[in-house]
Amino acid sequence: MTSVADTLLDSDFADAVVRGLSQPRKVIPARYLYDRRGSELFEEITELPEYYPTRTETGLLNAHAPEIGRIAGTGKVVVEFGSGSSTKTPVFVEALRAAAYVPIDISASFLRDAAARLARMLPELDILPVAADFTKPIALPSAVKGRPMIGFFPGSTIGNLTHAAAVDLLRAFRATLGGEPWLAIGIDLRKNPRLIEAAYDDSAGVTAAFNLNLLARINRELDGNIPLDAFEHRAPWNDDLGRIEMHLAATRDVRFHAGGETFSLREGETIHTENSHKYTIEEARLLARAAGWRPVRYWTDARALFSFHLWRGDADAMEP
Ligand code: AVJ
Repeated sequence: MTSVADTLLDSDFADAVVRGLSQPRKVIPARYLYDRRGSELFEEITELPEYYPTRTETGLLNAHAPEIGRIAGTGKVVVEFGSGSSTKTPVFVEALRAAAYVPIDISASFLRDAAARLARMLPELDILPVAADFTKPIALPSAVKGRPMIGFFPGSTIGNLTHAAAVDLLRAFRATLGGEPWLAIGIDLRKNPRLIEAAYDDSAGVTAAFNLNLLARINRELDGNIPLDAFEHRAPWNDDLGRIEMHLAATRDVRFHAGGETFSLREGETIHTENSHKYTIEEARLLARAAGWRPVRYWTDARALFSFHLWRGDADAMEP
């Protein structure tokens, strides 16, 4: 079924692809990796032996969610940004004894499925889904307006953004949550680049399939004829910028059409499809402060692979 929202997203996708492929350095925003197939492939990625973030963060949440509840206080409204399949949600909303749960996701169909699954697991919980782009301030359902809030932003999704854009996003979260909110956020840590590169170029080829699905999606939805065999997945670590990048590299000169336009790439030229920034603990804390949040506590695993932070909307961050 095609909803109004899906139709709007389609033309967004067409615009982004045509604009991104018309530039000298070709780029397509990472959020378009997550159509239904892409989201399925991402779920598979989270179970790969090389992909440490999901299982490490889940371990941190299992161990420390009750403490988060003790520090921030229970009975709050939990607002999850980019809830996706909401797999980490039950342990968090249970430990926080959430008064209500507001999942926000751009994919209306994912949101519906996840809300239905969660409602079966936690029949007592008041679930109020919002289909929206969480990078902009969002009007929350009137039933929760003015109530104490805690934002939940797991998965190191913040890593998709450049540092400047991350500050803007964290400010938008504060605006969305209102008052003096809390934020519980997962942030992947800087570490040996070999470990990071393996996590983004796994031996089973699932991450490659996830990246290449973007080209298949263009062919499916934008009437494209991109030869998939002319592209390969690359995931180089960029040490200057502290991020792992995903690219689709042309293995030969290639020409195709999509979205009513014609494009060409030379052999070796790439389409940049995603960034995943990694932070030190100190960088993560500075990120909080730069966006008007006060770091309260953080937790890491024994191998210092991943970090989970609790921040408070900082009343002292207002300029005199
Ligand atoms: C969902 C953005 C957190 O950056 O680790 C995983 C996406 N891309 N493998 C990440 C991703 C390739 C993931 N995030």
